Amino acid sequence: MIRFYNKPECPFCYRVRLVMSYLGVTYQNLPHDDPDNEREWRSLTHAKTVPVLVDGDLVLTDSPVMLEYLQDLHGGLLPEDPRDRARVRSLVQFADNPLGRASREIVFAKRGVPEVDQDQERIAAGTRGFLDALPELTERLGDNEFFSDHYSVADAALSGRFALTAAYGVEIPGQFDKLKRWFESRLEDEFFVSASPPIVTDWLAGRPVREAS
Ligand SMILES: N[C@@H](CCC(=O)N[C@@H](CS)C(=O)NCC(=O)O)C(=O)O
Repeated sequence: MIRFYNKPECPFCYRVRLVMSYLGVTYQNLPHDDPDNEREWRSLTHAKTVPVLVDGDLVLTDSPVMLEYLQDLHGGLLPEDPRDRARVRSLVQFADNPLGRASREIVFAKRGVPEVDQDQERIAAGTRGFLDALPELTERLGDNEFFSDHYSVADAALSGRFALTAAYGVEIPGQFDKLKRWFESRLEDEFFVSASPPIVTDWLAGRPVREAS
């Protein structure tokens, strides 16, 4: 069985958990800082980062490589056409930068910091970066249900980032209605909650109940 060293709110870990849950891959979820796991985790990663995925004697320490590995094993995470595959891969990059970079500013300024001490300039800069990323994503989504012709690594990477950012108080504004609808659908994917960190499940639990459409 796959052993997966990770931490709940790491967006790189989150996207891999989403993909494994989507595929129905069973894995051992190992918090990297648990005293039972920490020594082994340290011995596996030169950079001392999470996630680390271990499958038999194979050790992977970079989430994009993990996504490619899961695609090679199970398929279904990328479209067929090489140009469409490149588009999906570029969206995974977009989820890290600019979207992830902006999200990181918001999350790091708020996580564990009393509200009065939070760096409002950093939060405002992160929020601007977040909003700046939305027109391009809206255009790339178009009228489609997914960022590809089916659920893909792009949907996993982007939905994880959006969920973490929302849990820290910054959501997609209503004017980006197609993107917002796509995100609401991802939140309802049956595997979404099981792959999500407590900060996201708590945020989901605190949202007003939505009318069935
Ligand atoms: N390129 C790596 C980045 C991994 C990464 O930066 N992980 C962060 C957590 S989100 C990390 O482990 N940072 C060091 C730390 O938390 O001590 C990947 O995609 O897996």
